[in-house]
Amino acid sequence: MSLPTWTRDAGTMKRDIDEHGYCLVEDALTSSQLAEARERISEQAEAERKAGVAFMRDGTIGTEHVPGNNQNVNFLANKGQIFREMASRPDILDIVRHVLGEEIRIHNLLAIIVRIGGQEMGLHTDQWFVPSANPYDEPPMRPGSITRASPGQPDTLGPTLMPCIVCNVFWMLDDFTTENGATFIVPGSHKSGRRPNKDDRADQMQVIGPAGNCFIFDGRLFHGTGPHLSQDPTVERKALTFAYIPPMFKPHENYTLALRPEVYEEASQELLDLMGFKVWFGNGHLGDHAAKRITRDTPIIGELKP
Ligand SMILES: O=C(O)CCC(=O)C(=O)O
Repeated sequence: MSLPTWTRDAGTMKRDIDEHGYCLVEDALTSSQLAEARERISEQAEAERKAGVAFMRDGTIGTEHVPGNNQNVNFLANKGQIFREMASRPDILDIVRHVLGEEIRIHNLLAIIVRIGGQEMGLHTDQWFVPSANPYDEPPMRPGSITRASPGQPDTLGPTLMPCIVCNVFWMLDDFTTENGATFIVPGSHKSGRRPNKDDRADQMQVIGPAGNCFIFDGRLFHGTGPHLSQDPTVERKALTFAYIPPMFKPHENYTLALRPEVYEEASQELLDLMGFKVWFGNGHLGDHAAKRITRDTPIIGELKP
């Protein structure tokens, strides 16, 4: 089957992500949405640098991030209405639900800005934290010992194939080019049942396309940021990475604690559900195991005496 091409057809997107581990969504943003998202992210990124709270990285994945010119802007739920709108887009969530199932939660909403000097990032999966099944005769995996550098998947083909539990929507706010750090992906790697190794570079390709498009990929797909090859300091590759998980996993960003009060007050119930204010079979309850939802006003029962 030939590799995915840019499309607006949801059926094609679903077949592509099942078969190849990713799909390419054409014209995902209108020009005014694109302009608004670009302006908001540039402004926020600059302000975070000036305030000394920016998360700078060079694209390397090891045990810790390494500061460089690349910049992540985290927790976008608190940083602009446009991001909250994009995070709950029904047409996009239809594809995410096709991959993960009906009940989904937001894992993280962040921007990655690649700049001059940005290094190629190691190939990785987005569900590195998920433990895979072990053969009976191997030492048991200890899930609490998993780290990014020592993921939960085996080096060689596993005995089973873990389901996809992260689905990532990658919004392109600049044209993605070979010069500015377009994402590398390894098509079909979501079915490998293992973690990536250096030989996988031979099968990688870059996602090249215009600003305003997005691509959606399976959390098992091998991928990583491309290197920034331009010498021009004004050339950036701005992208938003909006990841979703099913409700039994802990999200990367803690919305129930850190969503700002004014955002919480104005948020739709659907957005709050996506952010984990919806309880799933008791998962996330505040003391009442039967509650369907939690709120910031839910009474919390402490020590009582008759
Ligand atoms: O920036 C990219 O193209 C990919 C980023 C990524 O995979 C990550 O930050 O985990």
